[in-house]
Amino acid sequence: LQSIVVETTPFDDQKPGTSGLRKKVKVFMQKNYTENFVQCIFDALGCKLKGSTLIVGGDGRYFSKPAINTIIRIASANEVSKLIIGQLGIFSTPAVSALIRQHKVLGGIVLTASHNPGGIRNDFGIKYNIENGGPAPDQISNSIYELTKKITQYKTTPTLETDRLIDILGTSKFNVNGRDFTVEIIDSTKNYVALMKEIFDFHKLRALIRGTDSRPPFSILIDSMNGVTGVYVRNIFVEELGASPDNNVRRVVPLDNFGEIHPDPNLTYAKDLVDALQENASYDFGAAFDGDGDRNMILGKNAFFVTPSDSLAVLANNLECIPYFKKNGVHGFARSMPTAAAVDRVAAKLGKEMFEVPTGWKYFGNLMDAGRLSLCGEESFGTGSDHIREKDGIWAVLAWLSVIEHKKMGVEEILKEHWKLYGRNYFTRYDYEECETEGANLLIENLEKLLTEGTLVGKSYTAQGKSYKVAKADNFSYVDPIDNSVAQNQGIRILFEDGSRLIYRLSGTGSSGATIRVYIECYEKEDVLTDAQVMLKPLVEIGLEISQLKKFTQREEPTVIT
Ligand code: VG1
Ligand code: CO
Repeated sequence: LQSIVVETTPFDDQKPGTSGLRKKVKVFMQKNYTENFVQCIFDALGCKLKGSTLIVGGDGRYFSKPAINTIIRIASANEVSKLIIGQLGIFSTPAVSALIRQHKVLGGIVLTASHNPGGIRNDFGIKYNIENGGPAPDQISNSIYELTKKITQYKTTPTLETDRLIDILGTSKFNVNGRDFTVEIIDSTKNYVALMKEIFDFHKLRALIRGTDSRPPFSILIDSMNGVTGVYVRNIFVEELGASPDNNVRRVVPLDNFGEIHPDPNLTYAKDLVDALQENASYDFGAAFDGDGDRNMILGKNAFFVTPSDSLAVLANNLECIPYFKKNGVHGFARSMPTAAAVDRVAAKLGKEMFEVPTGWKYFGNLMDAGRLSLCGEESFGTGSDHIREKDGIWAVLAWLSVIEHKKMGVEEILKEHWKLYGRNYFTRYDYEECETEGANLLIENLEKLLTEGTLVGKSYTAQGKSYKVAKADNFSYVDPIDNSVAQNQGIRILFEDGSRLIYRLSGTGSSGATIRVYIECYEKEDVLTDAQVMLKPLVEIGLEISQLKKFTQREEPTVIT
């Protein structure tokens, strides 16, 4: 086969966001749009690309197959030597990360827009992961973006027959310009399931789920929300751990439009699961994942909600019951900046290093590679460890079940015990989705103005009879302790004297308009059983007042509260 060079012109909107390039499917369908971006990923890799192997796959959303075929042809023409692709293009994001590491390859291309809806009218995405298995750091994403602004041509092999190529397991060899090019289609779940079996004690987990002579079955309900985790859930929970395919799992067939739902595991978009647990009190535990399988939501009996920030802290406090950590030890902990600081208290008590990084999983990778970080999380339903370099939804559920099995306690009991010991970091996040971009930018500019004027510090705010004095206000910036790279403007923080926090940032994962996120946190040592929305009401009011959110967005209420 012979490759050809195709003339093209740049698009000006190919800047990767928090986690890759995410746009409406129709945008990716434009002539040369996907081709340009893929060629720019390859160009950014420079001389390392020649002769390399890459992992390719994603959550199977609409447009995945044509995108993979495009990647195959462009890779073949750019002297990549091999692509390892999940059957039918299916890999969860954690599975891609695991495969990059297991096969020690140059990197991977993940086709997903994560928790964003899929289907022809919705979103598609392309993300590049580097050789440690983690999302590309800013510096690589920036160089991809720079290349997209001046691309003039891409290379492809149009005669390479891709029809049904990714449907069937096996290896196909091609000769392109006199060089070998291999496409290997592998089972989507095998490596990942094997990894989970190494990390966790499947015998104990099976006994928990099936029950024993002395213990009734622990009844779970796992919701894949029609996303990619369905195939992994059937394999791990049903086949390996003996859960019932009818009663313990739901929505486990991945659909290319996720059944027209928003595959985002939170109280708003996974309301079905919440309702199921509230209606049926025989369930002890519920969990849901997002489209690409890196997020998780944990619920207890009667849909008792575990905030992701608390989930991280509880796991940090109980890691020793998981074989992987028994073997490898527990190094430090980390959280993204807006994540509530519950885990910080565990780190302090256990004498572990604690890191606070900007939003996005890419900032954890260096710390893990340096052996300083074992467990980390984000308030956005992301939890994970150094077994891979992505957050991992299924891992989080297996970790929770391990803790439950070990402590012989339910979810709510575990949380209450934790709060009693450490106090409680109350947390909520208000999302204002798809606002007018102009208003959202003005809101942030206005906050920045308050920062430069320096009028916030020392000022007291009162709402509902509670007063808070501002101790510090800034725009978060981070210096990576390993490579000294700097990330600036990562969110506006207003820190109060009693440790309460208000944080504002714009989302970097949306595909239209602007999403404003307001993160609200306070800490209580004794009063740990109040409803979070009640406890945080005064701070929410103050947060809206300082930012003048209603004025800038014309919104009375957030679209999502988590
Ligand atoms: C959101 C979350 C962030 C997460 C990112 C990717 O980003 O806030 O914590 O890392 O999504 O998650 P943003 O910029 O919209 O706030 V996923 O599951 O999309 O890979
Ligand atoms: Co995701």
